[in-house]
Amino acid sequence: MFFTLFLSLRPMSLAGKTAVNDTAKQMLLDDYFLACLSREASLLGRKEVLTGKAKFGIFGDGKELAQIAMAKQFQNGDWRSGYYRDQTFMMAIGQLTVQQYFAALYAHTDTEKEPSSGGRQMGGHFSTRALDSNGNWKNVMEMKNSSSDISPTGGQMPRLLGLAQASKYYKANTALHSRTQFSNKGNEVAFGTIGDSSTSEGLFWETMNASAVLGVPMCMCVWDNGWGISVPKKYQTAKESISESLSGMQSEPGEGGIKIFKAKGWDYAELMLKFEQAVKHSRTHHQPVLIHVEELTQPQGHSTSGSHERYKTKELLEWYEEFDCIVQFGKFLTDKKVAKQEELDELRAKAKAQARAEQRTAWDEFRGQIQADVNAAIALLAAAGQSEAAASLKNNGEAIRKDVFEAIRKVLRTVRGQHSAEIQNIKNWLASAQERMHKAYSSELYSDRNDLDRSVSIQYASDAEMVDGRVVLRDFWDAKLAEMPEVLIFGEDVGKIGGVNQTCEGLQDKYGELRVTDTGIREATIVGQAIGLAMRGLRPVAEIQYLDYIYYALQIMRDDLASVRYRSAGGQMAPAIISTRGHRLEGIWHSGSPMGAIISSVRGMVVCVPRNMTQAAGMYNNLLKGNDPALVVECLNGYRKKEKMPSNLSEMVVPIGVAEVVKVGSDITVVSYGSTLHLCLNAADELASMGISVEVVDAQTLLPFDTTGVSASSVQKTNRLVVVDEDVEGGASAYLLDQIINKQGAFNYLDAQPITITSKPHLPAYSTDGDYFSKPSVDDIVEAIYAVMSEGNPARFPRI
Ligand SMILES: Cc1ncc(C[n+]2csc(CCOP(=O)(O)OP(=O)(O)O)c2C)c(N)n1
Repeated sequence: MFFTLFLSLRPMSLAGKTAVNDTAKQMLLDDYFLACLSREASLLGRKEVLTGKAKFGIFGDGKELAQIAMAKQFQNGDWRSGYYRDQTFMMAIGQLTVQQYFAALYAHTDTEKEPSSGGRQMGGHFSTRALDSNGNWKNVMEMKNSSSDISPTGGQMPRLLGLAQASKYYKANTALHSRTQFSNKGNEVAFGTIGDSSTSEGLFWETMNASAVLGVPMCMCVWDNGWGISVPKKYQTAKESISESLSGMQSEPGEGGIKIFKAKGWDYAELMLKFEQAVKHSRTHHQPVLIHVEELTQPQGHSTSGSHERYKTKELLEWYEEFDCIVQFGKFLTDKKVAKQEELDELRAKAKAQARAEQRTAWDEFRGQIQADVNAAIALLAAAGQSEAAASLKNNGEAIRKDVFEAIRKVLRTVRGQHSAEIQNIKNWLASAQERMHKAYSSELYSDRNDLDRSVSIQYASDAEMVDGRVVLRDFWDAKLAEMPEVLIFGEDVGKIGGVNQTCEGLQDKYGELRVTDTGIREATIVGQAIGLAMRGLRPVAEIQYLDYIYYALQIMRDDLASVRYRSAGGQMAPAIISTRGHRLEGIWHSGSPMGAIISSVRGMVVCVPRNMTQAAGMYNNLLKGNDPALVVECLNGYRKKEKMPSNLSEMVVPIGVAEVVKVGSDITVVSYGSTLHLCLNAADELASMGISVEVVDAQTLLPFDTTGVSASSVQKTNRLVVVDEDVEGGASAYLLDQIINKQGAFNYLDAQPITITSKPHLPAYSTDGDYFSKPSVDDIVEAIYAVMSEGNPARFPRI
């Protein structure tokens, strides 16, 4: 439509005879106004930070026209995965008002006022709300959608791949065509935005390559202003041009690859044309496109931290003024006789006034809700005779909640031991305010945990067959793929051969290449695919071949997947399952052990460490019914161990966050998980022959850990605790110890010092001997447990 509009507009206006038609004129002036409004918001935003009303500012000035052009092609159901310069785009799609923009700058905690993140993210990190207030999916096809931004440069890329790939699944799988709340048969495009310097990140290249391999409707927009803070393009990009650098991936007619477009960031007509051509192509042919927008300016510099005059030349700054996209757009409009300069000046003045008015409202509302707490605290303190604290709060014209809490908590410390109705009132107020602050700053790390309590016991027929563990999983996935068209499994070697451990054997033949799929060797974007797919209502199961290689994806698991719900304050979710295998592998990069680093990084995800494949299947079943992202670590040495085939594979549900006593004992409690658990059971057998009765607890899940306190109850009985884990000391064992001793209160029941049995501090050496001398062995476990018993009763248990 816009392309056509321009074809008609150009000759008419160039001839200088005919007036531009009214619809076109109105659209052009609306665009001009929006560009001005967004610019005024940027200018004002910087002032707000520099005058101390907000902490940090990073703005979209200079990028206005390109984003308006992008928004013109963005349809309901489409998705954006972008970065902090995109305010104009968000305004243009109707998902951000100037007031909300300032509410985010001030960090307003009310999601009604600041829908992107409820003040959790710094300004410029945009997001739409795909979930309603009960945490249920909205109809995202009635909305223009933006996935929640993250700060690490290039971190938006892996997710973008999945957002685009979802369209491919929705198109190809007719069983999904009825899911009209998520897709119109795959007609949606995923739009990415990135700064030119951030294209230096590996994630960018990994995503571009994968998008071309997969053939997905992805429109990648590079906002190129030639700098990454103070570092110019010559240090960033080969050939100093991302479109030139990517030219090897450029598609020739009839081929796959990426279709590449270029446009100048100040040339409205060219931007409109190129965006229309590019997006139309991507939507129709499900092919990725790159739109390289060059010659963009950055009038106010990178951010409020420092000024760009330090590193940019006078000539460049003069060029910024001349080629400012709003200046050039104004010239275009006057040249083409769309508007007179006075009309444009009037629009600019109107934009300035509107930006100022919305900023003031945002500030008043932000201050208003804080001031209500300040006033309440002043009244309570005064009533309790704490006039000094009350006056100090009153005199602080811009007290924030931290000041309120500090004043109140200090007073409560001072009046400790005193009792009065007024002091009680302060305590009551503090308790309810703490609850509100918990909701504002600490809620939505996980979905409603109640849905993790579900449980359906595992059942066996009387003549149940003993099969390899991997067969249990294979048959489980077979059942799930049949039952749930939204389930997809992918990863390296998962498709054709059914996984390196054959847990998907034959399933590609049965369910097709799209649902059981091989991927390239690219862990970060495998996880990214899962994030984007899950955000669009699918249930991806992404396999990372071995636990140690999860490090390639750990950044994106931590920064993106684990934080989706939290950073959007419950506005989005990505219930993706990341499946891997680990524990007791042999070799430096095949150790399968570093659970501590993982569980410290992925709070917001569920982490399951099933001891066998039946437990794993029951956990997968649970996760597929829930709404949290999860990591499941299968035991590598369990695929060929025999397990009894359950009769209710598809229905059985292993509860999450519930530890299990797998061997009853009375002298000492051993808590472990995964493969090491089996060593503990072996050790327990030997210790029984030495007169020591060991109770063995399987943690089953590390996040959440033992929510019903099975471990502490066991210690209450045995009064002794050993934690066995094959991570380094201070890793997962330290986490388990903290949970059992401090959180569950097992400290009160101990008669002996609790110990941990862990691996050596280096990466575990290769080979069986390397393993024996690097990780805890049955011998180590037997002797360490025996030593605890010997310490308490050397007569009965003489030193070895
Ligand atoms: C992984 C990571 N490294 C460094 C930074 C700090 N940083 C923030 S923005 C930026 C420059 C980005 O430049 P570019 O991609 O060209 O975008 P622009 O800001 O110019 O639009 C840097 C280095 C970061 N946020 N994340």
